[in-house]
Amino acid sequence: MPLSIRFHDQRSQNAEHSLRETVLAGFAERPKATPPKLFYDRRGSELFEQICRQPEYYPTRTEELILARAARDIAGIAGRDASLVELGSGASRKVRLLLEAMHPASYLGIDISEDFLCASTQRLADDYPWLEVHAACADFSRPMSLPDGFAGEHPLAFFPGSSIGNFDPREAQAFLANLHELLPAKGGLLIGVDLVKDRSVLEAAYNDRAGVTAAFNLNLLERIRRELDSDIEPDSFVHRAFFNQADSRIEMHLVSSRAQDVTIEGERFHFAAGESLHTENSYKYSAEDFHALADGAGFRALAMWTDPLALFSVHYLQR
Ligand code: AVI
Repeated sequence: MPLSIRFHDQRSQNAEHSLRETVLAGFAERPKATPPKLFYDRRGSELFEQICRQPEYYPTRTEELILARAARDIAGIAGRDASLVELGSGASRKVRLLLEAMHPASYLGIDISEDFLCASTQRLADDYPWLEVHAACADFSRPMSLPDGFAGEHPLAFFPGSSIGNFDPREAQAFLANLHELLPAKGGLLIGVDLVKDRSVLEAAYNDRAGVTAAFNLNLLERIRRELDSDIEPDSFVHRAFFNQADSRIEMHLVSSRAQDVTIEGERFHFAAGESLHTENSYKYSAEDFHALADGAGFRALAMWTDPLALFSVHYLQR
């Protein structure tokens, strides 16, 4: 019989930001744009897991390699009584590397996708019977609190995968400042950050040959059809991803292949042929620029690890 996880539902705090309102507001913007958190329904979360296994998508395997090499040092810095709080899902091997090196008494997984969160935290509870597992369903891009009953006096927050890159730099600093506020004095933040590099490597990572990233991007339109009242046709849009050097970011778009009107929840939106819906930015940092950002949010950079090709970085920030 699997151990039960302790589930904390914090979604009501964000109830005003429903899918419907976010989509309608995004389609009404000029240019049209939706926030990347809309990708992550169950299907989107599964597709993202597949992206992480594509040969062109270097961030996942590179961060894993860095963590495998650094896990003991990380556990040493965090100290013996640290608990682990993961922002994002607990599905990956990365958090397992930390759990095995740190052996914390408690783990809290926070994710916006309830199904995915429950499945992944249940797997951790099954595989680590000594671990007290908590799951909080929340949108961590908004201010939140550690749930009651989570015994983390000395938490190490873990924010892997360079998800910080999906905020623009101003939002990223505000997000880090929120985390700084959330963590108690002895807390720390272990964060993965993708580094600036050659355009060809970056663009290949977001245009994998198997088409998984394209399917992930288009799933947003399928989700709108599934969950809202809409006649939008995913087949009439194409995936586009490119590196915007001036802003140091990968941009993802869904480009309308023809002039068309789409209806969502009774509202009509016109797309010209070639007009795009901007669905994601993924910012790439230099180590110096990221340290400046963290410093501005009140954190002190204690350690940084990278890989031999300097593709990716992992930073230990002290509260
Ligand atoms: C979750 N996030 C860090 C991914 C990224 O690389 O920006 C999301 C992603 N989008 C396309 N591929 C992966």
